Amino acid sequence: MRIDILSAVPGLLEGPFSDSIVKRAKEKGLVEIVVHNIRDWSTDKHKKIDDEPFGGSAGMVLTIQPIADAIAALKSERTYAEVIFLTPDGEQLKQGAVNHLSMQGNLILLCGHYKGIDQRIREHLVTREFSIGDYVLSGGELAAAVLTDAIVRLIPGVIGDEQSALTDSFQDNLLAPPVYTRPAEYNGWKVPEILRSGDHKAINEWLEEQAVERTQDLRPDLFEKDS
Ligand code: 6GU
Repeated sequence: MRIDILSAVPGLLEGPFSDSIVKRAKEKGLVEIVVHNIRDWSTDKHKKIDDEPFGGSAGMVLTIQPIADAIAALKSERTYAEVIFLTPDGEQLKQGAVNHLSMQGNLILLCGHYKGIDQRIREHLVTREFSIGDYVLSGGELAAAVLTDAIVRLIPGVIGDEQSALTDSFQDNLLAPPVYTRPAEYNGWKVPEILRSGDHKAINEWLEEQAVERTQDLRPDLFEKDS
């Protein structure tokens, strides 16, 4: 799988993919992540990529040409399953959509900036739009990093223990149960006895109960949703 990220501020994306699970996935050849500077495609003599909005509201708008040419150049090299625009007015990102995207082909992620991008890019070139929550970020880069991380960890072979991604919070609309490690007692704080019983059937029942209880307490809304 290849993920191409188009950004006006590519420096923001230097960190998130160079450590931990995403780094390992790249090293294993399971994913290729390429960050592009939209400016590289600008045909303007000053490499301009934005302009004032028609109608005269505040802020600058990313122009069509560099973005359209960047997408065309990428599409001439390989096929893409989706062109995704990260925007606060997009569909709220949920695990269900992430699962789906992790099984598609290559992806283009387009990061907005300034006041936004020319609406015609969204109408004619973008196939899906996601927001990562009801708050405003300075640009789509951090959201693109969130989406990329969430997708990459689901690619088969990326996480060593195959079970691990399936037991994440949200995978069955339940929050994950609590986890503990050694020591069994610290400062008088004890690990629940059941986890040390060796009775795997009882342990699994307890974990399931904990997941349901935690979800009921912390995120009861998850019981009413199917993605
Ligand atoms: Cl995808 N972009 C921006 N700029 N802000 C956001 C967002 C995306 N998701 C939540 N806030």
